Amino acid sequence: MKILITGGCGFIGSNLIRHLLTSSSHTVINVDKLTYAGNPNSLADVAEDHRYTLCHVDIADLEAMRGVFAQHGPDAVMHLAAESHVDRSIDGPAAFIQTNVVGTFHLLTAAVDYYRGLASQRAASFRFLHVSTDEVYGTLGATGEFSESTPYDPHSPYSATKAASDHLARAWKTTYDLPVIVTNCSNNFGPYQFPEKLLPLMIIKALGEQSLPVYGKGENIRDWLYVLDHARALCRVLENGRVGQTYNIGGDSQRRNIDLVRSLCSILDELNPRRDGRYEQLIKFVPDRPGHDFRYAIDSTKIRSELGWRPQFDLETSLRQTVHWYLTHRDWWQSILDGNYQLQRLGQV
Ligand code: NAD
Ligand code: TDX
Repeated sequence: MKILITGGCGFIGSNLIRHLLTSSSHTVINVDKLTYAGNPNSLADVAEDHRYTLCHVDIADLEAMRGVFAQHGPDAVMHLAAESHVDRSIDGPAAFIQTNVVGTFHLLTAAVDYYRGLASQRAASFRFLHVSTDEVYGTLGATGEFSESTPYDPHSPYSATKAASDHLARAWKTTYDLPVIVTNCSNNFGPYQFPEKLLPLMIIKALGEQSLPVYGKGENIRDWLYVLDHARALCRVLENGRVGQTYNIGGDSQRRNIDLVRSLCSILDELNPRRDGRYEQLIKFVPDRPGHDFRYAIDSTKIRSELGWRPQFDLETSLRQTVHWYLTHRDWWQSILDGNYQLQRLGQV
């Protein structure tokens, strides 16, 4: 199968592409605009694979996207390209509207035109998998979980634009018969995550002896899933998910931010002890994120019972593996801190 993946140079996309190339015979066409979050270094180990092609294209460029479909003739689309960071969406929502809403619209338009031109046998198996987030459901109090039928109630510019893109994808199924499936997943962590997100930010700041900024009182709760488990879930949904359905993906691993950061600090104490003191002493409570959702939790009964998926990695073990990865891949994140990865990806050094 030839799979067109958007946003493959980002965190989840790069892990997904590596997983596909190493565990299947599929061919991957990676469409990526290479924003600040897109880093081809994250796929350096598979870049020479003859089953892998990188197209430096913006999903919002309709003509360019038509060209990609015509040239490569994919059997499926996995749409991950997005502006993905909540704090950036608060400071500058325009890019989120442009990529997550307008970009998804143009991608859907190109996909429908291509799909309509397919011979009936290929059209029957074509899929458009739209990858989204649990943040579209809003926030939870002390109890409860999001299910696939929870009403949408997004709070940040990021989640509002992801919600809009989910609605567009579903409308393209209902109105134009594009074989769309939507997934909504909880917080991912693991290798190659851009150091603006909680876990890599904390690890890298700790290693630099900088303070660890915990928002508010650190009592907000997130459900954490190791990125490879998300990649496995997406492949399962692409292969066996029902067209027109939504699947929630979660790790059943809810933690308060402060507890997660403390766990991280004790792993670092063990793997890379400080000269003086413990990493926990670097924690600093800072002003809260505006509109900060209190708690996310996912009921993933549907994907578990219908598709037989469940997470393979438990939080404590994969957290340790993740800290170990950042300790042993300093070049990867140091080039981001230095800004050199942007020169490298543009072929200027
Ligand atoms: P990321 O920010 O690490 O990567 C996004 C990628 O998309 C980058 O490679 C970037 O260059 C590319 N991109 C951005 N705008 C583009 C455009 N206009 N055209 C083409 N490419 C473009 O994001 P991520 O954390 O890997 O998230 C991937 C997807 O999964 C997103 O849709 C996100 O909403 C969703 N998601 C993320 C999480 C999480 O915890 N990270 C959880 C659930 C869902
Ligand atoms: O410095 C920080 N201090 C802090 O306390 C940062 C960056 C975050 N936080 C808190 C805010 C959140 O409660 O940690 C939690 C996690 O923050 P992020 O890593 O920014 O993730 P979140 O806002 O939960 O969104 C993430 O998960 C869902 C991804 O960025 C989204 O793309 C995904 O859809």
